[in-house]
Parts: sequence; structure tokens; C-alpha cells
Amino acid sequence: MITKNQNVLKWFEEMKALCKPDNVVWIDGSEEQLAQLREEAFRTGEMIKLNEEKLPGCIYHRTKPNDVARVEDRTFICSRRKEDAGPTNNWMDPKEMYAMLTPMYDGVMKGRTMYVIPYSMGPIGSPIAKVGFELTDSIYVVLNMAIMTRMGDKVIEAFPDDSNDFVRGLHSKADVDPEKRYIVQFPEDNTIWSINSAYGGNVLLGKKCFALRIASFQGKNEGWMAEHMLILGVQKPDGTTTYITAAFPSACGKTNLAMLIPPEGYKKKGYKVFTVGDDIAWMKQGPDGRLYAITPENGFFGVAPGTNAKSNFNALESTKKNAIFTNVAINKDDMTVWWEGLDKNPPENAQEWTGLDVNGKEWTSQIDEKTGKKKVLAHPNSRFTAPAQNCPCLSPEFNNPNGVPISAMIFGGRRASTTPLVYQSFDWTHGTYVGSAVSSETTAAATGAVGVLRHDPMAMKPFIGYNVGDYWNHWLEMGEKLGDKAPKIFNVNWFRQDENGNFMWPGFGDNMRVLDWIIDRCEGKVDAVETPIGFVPKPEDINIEGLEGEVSLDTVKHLVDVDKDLWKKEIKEMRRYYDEDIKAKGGNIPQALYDELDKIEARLGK
Ligand code: GTP
Ligand code: SPV
Ligand code: MN
Repeated sequence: MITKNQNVLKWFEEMKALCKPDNVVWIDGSEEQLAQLREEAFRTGEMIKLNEEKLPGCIYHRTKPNDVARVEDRTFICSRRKEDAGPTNNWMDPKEMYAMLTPMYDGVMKGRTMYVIPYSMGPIGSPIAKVGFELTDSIYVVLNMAIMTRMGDKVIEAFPDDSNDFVRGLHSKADVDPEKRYIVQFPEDNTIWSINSAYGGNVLLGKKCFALRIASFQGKNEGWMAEHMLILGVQKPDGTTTYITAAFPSACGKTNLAMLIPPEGYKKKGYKVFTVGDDIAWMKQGPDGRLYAITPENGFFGVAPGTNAKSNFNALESTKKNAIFTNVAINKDDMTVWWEGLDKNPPENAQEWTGLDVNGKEWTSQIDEKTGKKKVLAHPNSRFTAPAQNCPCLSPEFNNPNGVPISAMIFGGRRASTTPLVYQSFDWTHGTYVGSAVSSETTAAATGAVGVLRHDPMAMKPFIGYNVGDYWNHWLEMGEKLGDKAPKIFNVNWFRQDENGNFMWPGFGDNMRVLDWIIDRCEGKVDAVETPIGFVPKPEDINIEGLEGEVSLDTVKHLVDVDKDLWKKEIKEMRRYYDEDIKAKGGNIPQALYDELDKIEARLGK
């Protein structure tokens, strides 16, 4: 179905004239049309059909080795004024950027088909949802967007003919040339241009480009929030459900926490965890004054390595039908998939993510000659795209257009030391400071070095579509609006290490034990210890029943310990970060956050 909306049509005609595709196909969202596209992708070799019995409806896709992750150094926020992009973003004048990119798109789709994808971020008709159109020359993008969003005719039908409120997304894989790769947001034009990539976060424009970069800017202007947060519900034995969001940087555990299975002891008592979203939350104040969250997504684009029946049963289940696998390994004997951490039996007749065969070789001991490192079969940032409806613990509220009321928000990251297992902020303003202070060791989700500690405020460093100082100010304004109905703010760290470099906390399902404390704090049911950085649990209040042998009370004591010397260093670094990385580079840090820094410093003493 072609839209009657003149604003969409005018833009579409312009882009078509620029890209000059041989054909245009409007994606209607029907299974019939998607099946045709799959067949075409199998025919051309763009994608590979997997074992129809073991993995019904599942397909395999491999990207170029130079195109396996988000590219932050080639991602731009093109606001008219440089100061509106702020110190955390690359910026170019929109006029210059359009002038540079236009020739690159000129005729780029000659000999190709342009697919027009109408999609809704959020349940169609939800007061929080928004519409986007993505033009792309990639079937991979169409098939992924069909899983990750609500899309097709039903979006066009619900979209008013005279509305101009839609995001204009233009994507071409072009030559997948890394030197000419650009992921560009024009927040003031509701426009995204992406070129020369075919990898997930760079090309599924509804996800990071729209639902975080553009949406965070819209949220600031319209009084709501777009955050890099999972949303989960914990149902207690009495049947009441508490909803929690959590922001961790990429590949730091959102999907895992969102789908956690409580430990035996909790299960027996009747605790259940439900997933509302695993990556992005859009949140608005509801009529009762509380903050309500939806996930704008309709599926999961999750990290494959490390996902197994024990670590994340629900995610694994979600991938068993109608899923897309990107850059994992193939077991050529039965055309199933494999990745590091799936099980201990790597296929003998494997094809690595690069496309190379490793039949019969002792691949685990294969050493990469260039790096000297052990080779892996699946890329560390290989991913699955799975329909949310496949998830065994999907929340019954998943499609609720009004979202779910949030009681607690959690920040976290990968920190080998310093940051305790959990602590609670004193209030919303202090919580905003805590969010601004998130730092984490880098992962394979973006190109660049892995394992380097970097500041990643609110886990949004790569995704804030405007000036980070204004973003922090928006957080403070939301807090004022929410008043005493504001969610409580916490910080967690599952990644603290002992002197041998082993994780001290078992993590995964056992993170339920920390959620339990968080919920008790929200309900005023448990005391805490006041420290200079916030409230930490009394060690005996973290339930370690059933963890015998793995975690002792002493370990918990260590895990919730606040080491003053380390924290003095931490605060010194925060002041340097605020002063040098943000303020000196044009970030308008709210005075209230500097005040929080002063207060923590004073509490820590000389
Ligand atoms: P994005 O999709 O990139 O935004 O990532 P994410 O935050 O959803 O991360 P995900 O849940 O996929 O986890 C990434 C990696 O962290 C996986 O390899 C997990 O095995 C590991 N991980 C997740 N939770 C825990 C935990 O509680 N403890 C430890 N040690 N590792 C964890
Ligand atoms: C992330 O990197 O945070 C992701 C994957 O969720 S991507 O969609 O590629 O951004
Ligand atoms: Mn993410």
C-alpha cells in the first residue's frame, strides 16, 4: 500500500530521484511479501536458509569483516549549531553534510530495488509511539525491521494523511566502503542518512538512530525520555508486579537482566520476571503523575556469544524460530548455528563468521597469526534478531499502549573495582549525578579497543542526540515534574573482580537477589547503610541462600564495600571529566550536578 500522505510522498519522490533505483517496493508487512524477499536473498546468496526442522523460519547473514559493529567515529549529529550537538558527538554543519553525502547517494541504487518501510516505534496507536519511514536497498534491513518494529500497511493506515511527524530514514549499503561510511542524524529535520554499512545498529534506522538519537532530542523538546534501558517486571508471590528499567552500556547485560530466571529459592516462593523490553525505553509521565515506559521495539537484536540455556534460557528460546543470525558460525553438518559460550561442543564441520571453513581442524587452539590470540568461530559482536513474541517470559503488558509504571531505575557498567554490587542514590538529583558518572569497560558492540574504561553517561554516550549538558538538565527537569512519584535511582555492578581477575558475583539469574533488595528499598521494607556515595545494603540483607560455595557473607561484605581511597580517585576523575571533557568543550553542566560532586567530595573528606 502506498501512503496518501503528501509529506511522505514528496520526500520519497525526492529520495527516489536522487538514488535512482530500478524498482521500488512498498513493504506491506505481509508474510507473503516477506517470504518472497527471503527467497530472493537465498537465491542471490545474500542470506542462507538454516535447518527448517531445527530452526524453522531462521536465516543466516554475514556482513563484511570491516562492517561488524557500530562506528562511533563515523556517526554524526548535524544540528544547525555546533553547540547543540555538544562535546559527546561528532558534528558537521547540516548544509555541508548534505552537500557531502548527496553525491554519494546520487544513482547509488541503479540496478537495485528501493524498499520503502513504513514502521511504528511502539504499539500502533500508543500515545508514546512514533512513525518512521526507512528507504533502503537491503533485504537484510527489511527482514530485520519486520522483526524489530511494527511495520507495513497497518502503519500507513493509522498514520494521518496530513501528519508531518515522521522520521525520514535513508539507507544505502552502497559499496560497504568503510572509508565512506556515515551514520548521520539531522535532529532538526527528523532525518537520518546512513550509507556504506550493512550492520545492525548502523542500518536498522528505527533502533539507535531514531529511537535513541532522534527520540532523545524529541523527548527533550516534548517533555519525555528516550533511554538505553531495558524494562522488566518482577511479580511477587502476592501477584503484585514492580517495573524497573536499567541502563547499561552496549554488551553489558541488558538483555540478560531483562530475561532473567530467578534462582530456585525465589521460583519456589512464586517470584516471576517478565520482559517488557531489552534495549530501549520511551518514558512519559502518566495521568497519575508516575513515569510510564514502553519499549519502542518489537524484537531483540541481542549479543549471541555467551547466550546459552543456563545464562539466558529465554533469549535462546526466542531465537529458535523466525530469527535472523548475523556473524555467528554455521554448523555445516546440519545447518544450525553456533557461537562461543553456546555449549562446549563447537561443530567440527564449522564455517566461521568470516565464511572460512574449518572442517575437522582443532579450531579452538587455532591461533590468529596476526594478533597471536585464540581465534573465535563467531564474531564477538555476532547477533540474533528475534521476535519478542517468541520470548517465553514476555510481559502481558508488552503491547499495552500506555506502558508500565516505573518504580526504580538502575544504572550500571563493567567495573573491575571501585563500584559496589549495588547502591541507592539519595534522591533524583543525586541519581542524575550517578547516571552522569557511569563509566564502563568498552565492548565489541562498537569498533575500537575492547576493555578500556571510558565515561558513558547514562549508557547513552553514543546515543544522546544533542548537548549532553542539556540532556542532564532534562533529567533534572523530569525529576522536578515527577516529584515524589519519581522512580528511585540505583547503580549496580555485576563485574567486580577479585585479585585473580575472576568475577566475584555470579550474575545472571542471581542478579534477582539484588533486584529483591532494590524492590524492598522502593517499598521502604529494608534499612541500608549510608555511605558518602549513597545507600549500600547491609551485607546480610542480600539473600545468598542457595549460593553456598559460590558466595559467602564475607564476599558480599567485600562486594558492597565503599573504599574511600578508590572513591576519592573516582571523584577526582569525575571532576576532571566534567571540567575538561564536558564543560571546556561546550557542555552546559547544570550547577546542581556540580553541587552533587561537591557534596560527595565533602562526605569523603580529605
Ligand atoms: P546491547 O545489545 O549491545 O545493548 O547489549 P546488552 O546490554 O543487552 O548486553 P547482553 O545482555 O547481551 O550481555 C552482553 C554480555 O555480557 C554477554 O556476553 C553476557 O554473557 C555478559 N553478561 C550479562 N549479564 C552478566 C552478568 O550478570 N555477569 C557477567 N559476568 N556477565 C554478564
Ligand atoms: C548496542 O550496541 O547497544 C546494540 C546493538 O544494542 S546495535 O543495534 O548495533 O546498536
Ligand atoms: Mn544496545
